[in-house]
Amino acid sequence: MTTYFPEVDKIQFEGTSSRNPLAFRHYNASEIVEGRTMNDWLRFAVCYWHTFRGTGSDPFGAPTLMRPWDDGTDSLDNALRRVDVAFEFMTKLGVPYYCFHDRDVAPEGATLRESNANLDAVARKLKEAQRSTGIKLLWGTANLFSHPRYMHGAATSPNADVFAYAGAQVKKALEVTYELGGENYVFWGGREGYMCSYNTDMKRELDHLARFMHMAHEHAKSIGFKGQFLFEPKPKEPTKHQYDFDAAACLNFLRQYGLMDVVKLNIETNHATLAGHSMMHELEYASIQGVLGSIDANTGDLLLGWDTDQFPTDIYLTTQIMLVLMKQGGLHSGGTNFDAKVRRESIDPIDLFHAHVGGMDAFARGLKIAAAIRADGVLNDFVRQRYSTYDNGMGRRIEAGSVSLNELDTYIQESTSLTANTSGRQEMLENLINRYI
Ligand code: XUL
Ligand code: CO
Repeated sequence: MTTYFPEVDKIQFEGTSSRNPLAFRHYNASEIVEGRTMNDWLRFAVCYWHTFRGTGSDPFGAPTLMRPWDDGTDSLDNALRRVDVAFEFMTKLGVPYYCFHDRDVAPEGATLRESNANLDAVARKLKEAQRSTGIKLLWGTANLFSHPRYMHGAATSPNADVFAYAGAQVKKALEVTYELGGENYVFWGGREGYMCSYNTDMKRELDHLARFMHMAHEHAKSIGFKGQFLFEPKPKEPTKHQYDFDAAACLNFLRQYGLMDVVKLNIETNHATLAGHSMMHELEYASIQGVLGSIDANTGDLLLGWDTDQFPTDIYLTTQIMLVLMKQGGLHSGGTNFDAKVRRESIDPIDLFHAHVGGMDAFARGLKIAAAIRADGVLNDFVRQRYSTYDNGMGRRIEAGSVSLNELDTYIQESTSLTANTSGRQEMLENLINRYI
């Protein structure tokens, strides 16, 4: 059998004393943390687009990542060979899941019929590879942004035939995701936004986007697909104003259009930071409203203002992520998808292993650190104590909704002593986190 990564064996857990750069020092899939295996907490996925279709091109330069298995064409043969590459890579890495867009795995044809036939041919091979390796599909999605027809958007295009094309494409992507046992289905807007207010009817565009999602949900129900729908916020890139700006904007949209029961959020780190938020903020905001479904794991660059999609290696970041995920009891049907790419200067296939091994280890460390913080309880106790004036007396009545402004007025006017403010102790808490890192 051909092997595409002959220099790599199955990546093993070797513990913290290991000096082998292609071994896990922290990620030990079967190790139990707070009653669950690391594999269960983390549910890692490899993304097809960056890992197997990334070329290293940027707005100033041509592709740099010349893969030995790739013949440089967008042929079906090449796509079928890539399935072998992908499943060898994922098996050696030891991840349970992968994710794809329809057009990552199979070439777009001259007509929708031809594109669908290509997708069916690759899906048959994906299904066989899933069966023989045990690797599963975390989520599928449709690429509604690369083809020139989607220049003005897909579901929010001013052209109804483009909306119709996108709908037909999503119908097929949903059916293939269902056929492959996908556990979720993602909507990332791509170009669902606008560049110029003068030519845009925002109300109609938002109405159309909502209609689109309802149609997708109706179709999913009709074919028996029970996977979770996920909406992925991103504030800009490629369009200037995107309707799915951040978790708050997405939630407002879902509530406004009656989609809260069927759609959760897929939160991505570099999208959070592009929106001017931290990842922890976005996760917490989604989680407290019961809609944190899955995460796209990556990171941006402090000095660059665009979506660099780097692999996450920052232990503070992964610790913060795991604190939120553990608080809500894990990701359920969601997972940790590495929506990340190697730099265009990292030109060897083996760099794909270094990148994923590092990301998985950073998350495993974050998980262990978050578990230690939770077990100690100091942080939790501090936060609980900080709000303790709401646990009894007037605070309790405020939370219960049983006082009016008149009563607050009387209470303040008649009180002889009010509770004094206490320190937020930010520096002490930052030092405390350093104790566990
Ligand atoms: C783009 C992005 C997408 C989605 C899936 O920034 O994150 O790859 O995750 O369409
Ligand atoms: Co993403």
